[in-house]
Amino acid sequence: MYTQLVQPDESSAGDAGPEASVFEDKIDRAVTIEPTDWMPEAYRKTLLRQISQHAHSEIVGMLPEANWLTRAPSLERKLILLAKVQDEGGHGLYLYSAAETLGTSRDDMIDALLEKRAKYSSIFNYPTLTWADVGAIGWLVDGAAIINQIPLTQCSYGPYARAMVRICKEESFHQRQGYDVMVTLARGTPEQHAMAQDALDRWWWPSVMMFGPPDAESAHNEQSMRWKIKLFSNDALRQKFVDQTIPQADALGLTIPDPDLRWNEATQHYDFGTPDWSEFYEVIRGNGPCNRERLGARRAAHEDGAWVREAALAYERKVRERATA
Ligand code: BYC
Repeated sequence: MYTQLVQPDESSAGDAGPEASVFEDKIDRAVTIEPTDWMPEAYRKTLLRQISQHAHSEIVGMLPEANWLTRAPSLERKLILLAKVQDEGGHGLYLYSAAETLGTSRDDMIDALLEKRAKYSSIFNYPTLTWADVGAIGWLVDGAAIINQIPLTQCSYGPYARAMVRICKEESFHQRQGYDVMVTLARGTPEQHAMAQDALDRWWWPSVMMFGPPDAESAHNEQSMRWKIKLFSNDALRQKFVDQTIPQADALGLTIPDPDLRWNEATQHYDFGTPDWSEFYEVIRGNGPCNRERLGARRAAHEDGAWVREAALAYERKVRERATA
């Protein structure tokens, strides 16, 4: 319904030849699959879907924080935020390149985003209302991203796994800068503390939902885990995020907005409440608070950049003509 299902006739079940056995053997032995290797069409499509959506998330994800670049509270904070937002742009570019190795073009991927055929992370459809939101994004959203992305450095597709190594190192700096903003606010004046709490109240549940639907409703979990594209399920990573983040909130003196949150001695994990999944599905259907604004900004940027693409093509033509003259 809200997902791009791989058709049964595209699944690897139909690929029974010797190449399929070599592929399956590599997956079993955790040997990476490289662009020139044979792969089932459904594996290629699944990767293309996930990597291109990941790339779009990095690019659209620049927008909420960029909203505060001109209003950062000091020159130092502005420089740090500028570097962080530029890193996200770089992540998008590595990921588009990784996806291009699967036989598509960046133009096609960007068209898919602008025509709403491809998704990007739900989290970037929420507004950044105060400076504390910049701290909350770094702390919670980049924190969630690291938990999701570290396993991707070990995923079965070589170009994706390698791109994720540098991305994770940069995400770690992003998480620390966000936490540092939160520390400053939480230990500041009562008004600043209240701003930090308000940002946590608004970003907590969208961050918990960022890991995707519950396993029972996840269309791709099972197959993607079998192919080692995903090494952990959505719920397993979500639990890890909750377990890791609660002590950080405690250290900040902030309260997680979940009355059902409690430590479970038997499982050695936190129990937590159920996110509002109807909100998640509305957001991924395009009806979140900022979906229209975000896609509008990307469309405007694409149109404004048309002259750069035309100039690059004209230059390439000129170089080719000179070479053949
Ligand atoms: N938002 O079967 P499922 C960053 C879709 S950016 C929207 O579980 P899958 C940063 C899903 O696509 C980093 N849609 O799917 C940047 C599928 O629909 P389709 C972002 C979502 O793929 C700037 C349907 O729901 N990280 O760090 O097995 C500033 C069923 O879901 C979402 C990544 O992209 C969602 N949250 O698992 C700051 C990580 N969740 O495609 C920070 C890479 C699910 O069939 N991606 N859907 O139409 C992944 O790890 C996986 O794709 C997911 C979902 C865990 C997200």
